[in-house]
Amino acid sequence: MTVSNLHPTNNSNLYAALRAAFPADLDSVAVETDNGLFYSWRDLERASAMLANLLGSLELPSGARIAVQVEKSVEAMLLYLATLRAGYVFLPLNTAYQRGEIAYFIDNAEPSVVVCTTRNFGWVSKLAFKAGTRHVFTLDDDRTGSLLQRAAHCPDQHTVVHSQPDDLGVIIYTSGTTGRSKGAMLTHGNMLSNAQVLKDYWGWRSAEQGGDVLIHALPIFHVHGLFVAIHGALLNGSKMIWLSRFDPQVALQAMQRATVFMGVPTLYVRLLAEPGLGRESTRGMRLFISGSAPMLIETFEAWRVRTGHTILERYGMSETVMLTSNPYFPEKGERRGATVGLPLPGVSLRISDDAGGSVPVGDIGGIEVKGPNVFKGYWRMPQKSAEEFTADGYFRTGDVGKVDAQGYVTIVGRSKDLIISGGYNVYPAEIEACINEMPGVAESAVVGVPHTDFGEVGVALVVAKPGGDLNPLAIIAALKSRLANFKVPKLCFVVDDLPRNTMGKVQKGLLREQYSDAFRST
Ligand code: MLC
Ligand code: AMP
Repeated sequence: MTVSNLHPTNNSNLYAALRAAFPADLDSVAVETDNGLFYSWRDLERASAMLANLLGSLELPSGARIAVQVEKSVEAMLLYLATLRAGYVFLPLNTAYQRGEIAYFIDNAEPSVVVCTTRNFGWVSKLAFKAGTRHVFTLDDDRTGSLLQRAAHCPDQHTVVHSQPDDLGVIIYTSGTTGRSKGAMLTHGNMLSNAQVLKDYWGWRSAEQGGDVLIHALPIFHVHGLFVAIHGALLNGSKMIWLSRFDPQVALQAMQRATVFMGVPTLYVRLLAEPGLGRESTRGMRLFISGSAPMLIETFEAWRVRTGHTILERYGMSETVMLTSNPYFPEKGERRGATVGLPLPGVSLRISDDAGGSVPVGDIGGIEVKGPNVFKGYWRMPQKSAEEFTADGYFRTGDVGKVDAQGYVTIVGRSKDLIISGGYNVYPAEIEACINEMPGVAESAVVGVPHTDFGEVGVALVVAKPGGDLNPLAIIAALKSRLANFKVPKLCFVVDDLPRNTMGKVQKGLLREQYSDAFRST
């Protein structure tokens, strides 16, 4: 097969670099799925070429956004690769997002192409066409849908588009403490530089060293599953065992044939509940990585006792991809639980006080970062983007932490009002705004409280208007119809009032304390 992209050195397109790392034997297995499908490297190259040719045939404007809300499938990953190689901008959307949320993303991003499930085609296409989108395709997780039907007629050879490091490759929407979601713009250079650093830092093994096999168990519409996992495996020419959804028993079985696992802490908590988890079942594994949410030290220790493996915790964000990691190689240092390790090579990380001054070693402050991995800004929000950067170009993460004398970073909290539930970010302001619009509601507060499975979940405290009669279950049901399920508080209480400080601000710390036992028995 003639491929024109084997020499990516002068092309900064991320796909060109990934393609160059494919093994020489293109007929070997690249992806094996939990429903018995096998994709070779040649399949990845050809199918992504066909999809790229389809996108190319649509005569899209330069920088066109391809918005995608589909279930996890290898074809969804191929569409991502196709979008990169065709030089367009991939815009992944969580499958949990509801109509109102999708309407906002489509209006804001103005995608040229929208890809959705057949089940949602009716309402998604209506929204998209109204917003000016010209092409709406369907893609289902059983390899059906109009996208693949159309691509089947396209050539399976495609020249990777030439990209500059600064060219936009992906937009990931993240919510915020005020207002609506913001689209974080990530460039080919952001993603490739980070993937290259992680390849070395985590000691991905070459074929000569025995190679690696990754268990891909995460959703592919966020940084962890889309970038860290997929780029990691592809850039090393490593096979993936592809789980369409996380099932601890299936993941445990896969460990017999894999070497690397990546998960949010909830995945580790659920695996620990499996009686079959032990030294024998994880004997062939080389590396367990955790991130996206804080891992309790109890989970870290329990994992070490049960399996003999020390989890490697790392820290990242949609805006920055990966920032810090515990060391993989012992000579670089130990893996310390409850820390997120050391800044990755190329990342400058500092702790600042409220006035922007630096703090002494070990003191707590805001985490600020700089590096080739840090995003380009928020989509069509130049003012907001500028506000998030310091005068000397550091991005304010909104996380609060400290750095010890050896350089290990510990995250102790967040200056942003954010709940991280099972690895998903939930912004209380968005939920409160939704509750406050409901009839009979005077005001509300949503706080995160500890939860054994999800780490943290939301609890809503709602005050009724005088004479109002509120039903907590009805409030939760109404939220479920409007917001992604993971954002919906797991409990709701109607209360007489909310505690306020002398400035009139709701004392969320106090509420968190008051309701900290709400899930003690879960
Ligand atoms: C599902 N639910 C959640 C939830 N996931 N609620 C709160 N938080 C979550 N994360 C809801 C369901 O809709 C359901 O609601 C109920 O909780 C029980 O669901 P479940 O069946 O137990 O959930 P499941 O489908 O098994 O999903 C759980 C999960 C999933 C942990 C596998 O949430 C997940 O894949 N999380 C990973 C997220 C991730 O990839 N984050 C990376 C972001 S990138 P109901 O009402 O129907 O009962 C990032 C940067 C970085 O942060 O550093 O990596
Ligand atoms: P997201 O916006 O979904 O990319 O989430 C990024 C946020 O997840 C960060 O700002 C942190 O608050 C949090 N996060 C990521 N990794 C970790 C970790 N290992 N420990 C604690 N928090 C983390």
